[in-house]
Amino acid sequence: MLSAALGVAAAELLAAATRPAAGPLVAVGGAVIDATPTPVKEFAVRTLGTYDKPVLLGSIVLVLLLFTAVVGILSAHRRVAVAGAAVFGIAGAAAALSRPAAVAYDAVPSLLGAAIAGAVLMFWAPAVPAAPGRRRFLRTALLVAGGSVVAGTAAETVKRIKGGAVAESREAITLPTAADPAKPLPGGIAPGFYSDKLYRVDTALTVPRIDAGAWRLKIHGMVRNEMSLSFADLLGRPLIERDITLNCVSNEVGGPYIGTARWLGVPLAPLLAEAGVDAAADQIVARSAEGMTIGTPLGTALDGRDTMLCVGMNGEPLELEHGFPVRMLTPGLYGYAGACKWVTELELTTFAEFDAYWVRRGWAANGPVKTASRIERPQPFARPAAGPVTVAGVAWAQGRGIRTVEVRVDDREWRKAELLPVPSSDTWVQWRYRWDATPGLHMLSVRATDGTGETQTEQRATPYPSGATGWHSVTVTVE
Ligand SMILES: Nc1nc2c(c(=O)[nH]1)N[C@H]1C(S)=C(S)[C@@H](COP(=O)(O)O)O[C@H]1N2
Ligand SMILES: [Mo]
Repeated sequence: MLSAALGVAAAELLAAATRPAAGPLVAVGGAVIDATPTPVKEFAVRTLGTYDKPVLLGSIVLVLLLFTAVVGILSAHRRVAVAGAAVFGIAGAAAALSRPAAVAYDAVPSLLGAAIAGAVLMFWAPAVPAAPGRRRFLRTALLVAGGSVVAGTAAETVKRIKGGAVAESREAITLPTAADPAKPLPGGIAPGFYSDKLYRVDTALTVPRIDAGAWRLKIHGMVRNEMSLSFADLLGRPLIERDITLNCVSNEVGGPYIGTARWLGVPLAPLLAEAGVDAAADQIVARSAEGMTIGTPLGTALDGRDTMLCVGMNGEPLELEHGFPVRMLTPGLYGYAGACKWVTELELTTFAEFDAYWVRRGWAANGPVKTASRIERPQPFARPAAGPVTVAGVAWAQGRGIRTVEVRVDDREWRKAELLPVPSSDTWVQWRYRWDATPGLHMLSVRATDGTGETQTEQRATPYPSGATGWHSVTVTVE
């Protein structure tokens, strides 16, 4: 177990210094995420929320400890031990090479780690039975354990220093003001319109850390003029600023994976016009630094909506976890279909030619947002006093807008809620309804009608494969 710890720590150190994504723990974790069947992934996200990643890494360490313990018990014979180390090394290397953004030498950290673990076992294991007592065993054990701690700490330190440099480069950025700024809201912005903290959903086990100065975006594929843009090139173009609500297709009815922010970015349509897109193309495949692929229908970049390459959010450069330095944003599409974070490449292609990451896993190729609504107040199982109670929440149908929101108490009639002003059809709408609450157990339900006049269906659907449907309800006891 100790020799494995030293091997893993050494591999992590080498990876941290050269290619962070090639570290065995993150590589195996990434491979596990990609290989996990969709229902299991859904279950993990539902039950663990944002703890899914620490839990996964912890499980990998646990499995590693278990396996190494078994190999250790079987390794009175040193060949078994060395073979065990080789198996771990090859597994780590294979995982690193399976990463979509991998290069051939990403195998090196795991293989080197395995070689170190193997060497320790070769020179140490035979000495153990022959040792005159426990003292020599303990001394070597301490040495190896100490080495692992030093290498592990060094790996963490290297990561922290590199991460700090990227964070500093982010802080040094001054964003230009938008040529086309966001519209002021009629009547001002009500509290809660902007999310305090935008939800985070991605497959990245560690947040990619990209230096804005070194970042480039390549536009290629079915275009006449391939383009390569730097971050400064983007900032030099006319910027737009928009309030847009982003939500995740994995959001359950009433769920938390939705939020609104003020985004600053470069509209995509003029860039694509400069690139000269082939008339036969129908898909933009956005690729990110860590190898995600997100397929966005080309039409959604050209139909007049504010599809953009974002550089700013709420007056600041993007947060690292929300895609720094640049991400895509397509109003009206779920994140998996239009909001590639850490984007480095836009390839013009066709849907017939290429299935993006989530499409390969059975999710719908086009990801239009479904009309939905949520009750935020009162909370489930609240115990409000009888009398006037404010029922409030949000409703959304980005692109189509919300025409009406209705609230129902138990199985009485649907009643119209009051809608607060919005800057455009691309954000959620805040609504409220004054309820004269009577004592007892009550169920409150909400449904919205979008700008085309279509009302949310009551029919329940799971998030997979194209977004949840059904009315959100909350049960409360009025005292
Ligand atoms: N590179 C990358 N971009 C990504 C994802 C991802 O896993 N990797 N997830 C997508 C999904 S499913 C959603 S819902 C949004 C979430 O964006 P946020 O984390 O900034 O809220 O990012 C999208 N962009
Ligand atoms: Mo998502």
